[in-house]
Amino acid sequence: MSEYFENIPVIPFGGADSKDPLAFKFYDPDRIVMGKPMREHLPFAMAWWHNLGAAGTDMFGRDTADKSFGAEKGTMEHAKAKVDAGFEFMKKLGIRYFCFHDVDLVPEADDIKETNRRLDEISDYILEKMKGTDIRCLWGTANMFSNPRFMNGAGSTNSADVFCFAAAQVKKALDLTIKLGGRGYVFWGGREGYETLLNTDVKFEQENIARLMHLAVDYGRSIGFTGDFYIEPKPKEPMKHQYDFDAATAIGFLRQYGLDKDFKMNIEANHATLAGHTFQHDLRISAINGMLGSIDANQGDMLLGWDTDEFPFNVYDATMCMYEVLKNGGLTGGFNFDSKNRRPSYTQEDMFYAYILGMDTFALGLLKAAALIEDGRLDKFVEERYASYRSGIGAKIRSGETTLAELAAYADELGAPALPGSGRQEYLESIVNSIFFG
Ligand code: XUL
Ligand code: CO
Repeated sequence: MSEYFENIPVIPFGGADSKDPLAFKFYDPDRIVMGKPMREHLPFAMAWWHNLGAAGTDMFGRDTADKSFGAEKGTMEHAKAKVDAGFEFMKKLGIRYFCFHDVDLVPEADDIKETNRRLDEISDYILEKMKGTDIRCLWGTANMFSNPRFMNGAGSTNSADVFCFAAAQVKKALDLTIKLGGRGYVFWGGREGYETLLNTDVKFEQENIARLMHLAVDYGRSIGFTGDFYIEPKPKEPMKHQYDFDAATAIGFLRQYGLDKDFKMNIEANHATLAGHTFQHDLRISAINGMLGSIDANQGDMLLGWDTDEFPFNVYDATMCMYEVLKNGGLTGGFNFDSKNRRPSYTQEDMFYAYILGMDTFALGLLKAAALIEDGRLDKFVEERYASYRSGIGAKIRSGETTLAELAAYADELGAPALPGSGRQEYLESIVNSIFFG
């Protein structure tokens, strides 16, 4: 098999002083951090759709990058060339996982039976490619948002026939995920939402989404899938309002419909910020509910109000992400680069520079998060901040051994409380800076 990325070597670890653009500066897979090698802390994944598909098209202009990989687009030959190119790409970067939508793998046919036949063919081809490598699927999913039939959603559609097509795609995507050794299965409800409440029965739609998820869990478990199902929250885009708005909303939904034992969150940085949160916020909300499962690693642009899917560059955000991940004891999933090159970064080298940037950013984030935890001042401060609940009336509140009347009597006795301890935000931020740059 010929190489697709002839001018790109296997990417070595060069170290922070390296000026080689095709070397990692911080991602050193064997380096031990808090007792385990970086590669285990950071199970990185390639997103099939962006890396092997997206070619720079935007609403105002066509492709800038050539992602034909020497074959005619829309053919099975092209689908196979993508597999070959993708495996070469992952091997050269030392990436051990990939994520896919069904229709990223093959061109979708008019008839679902033919699409499924193509999926069988390509998944046999991928399995063959996987032999002798440690590359596996991180998660699979069904694209239930591009085909016009899903204009009103998949689980939330007003058409029972379309609901059946959604079910068929989920079934096939689960089969493929299991076949390719996937650790998880994602639901991203791109069109599970509404444009206007004037035509929408929200309760009906949410019940149907839950129904589709239950059917997926039942089927998945019946064929031996032991991994996690994930919801990937996003507040909007393409729909005006999406039901899986953010982690808190999605977790409430899962609990309401009895899905919380089988599902966790797949948190995407740019989705969290679109919801008006920080990336860290949605990670924390997921973690404290025992539902931080996987991450779509990317970042948005502070000045743009949409999902720009940029490669992660912001080391502060990556650090606070890794801080949450370390405290969570890791992930059941991994770090999927749901990120794409900017339109003018259209060369093969740019594809590698982008992943080197993303992997280095998270490696740096891991090192700095470990340093913050080992330093201990942040943790100690937070612990002390709530010290008033460790004894006396505070301890009684925490243990539930009090009444509203007792607390009111206590307040009467005090007359006026002292001000709560200072939040010391600026002091804490200066600790973060000194750990970053000291
Ligand atoms: C879209 C998005 C999706 C999901 C998988 O914003 O993030 O690519 O990750 O469907
Ligand atoms: Co995503």
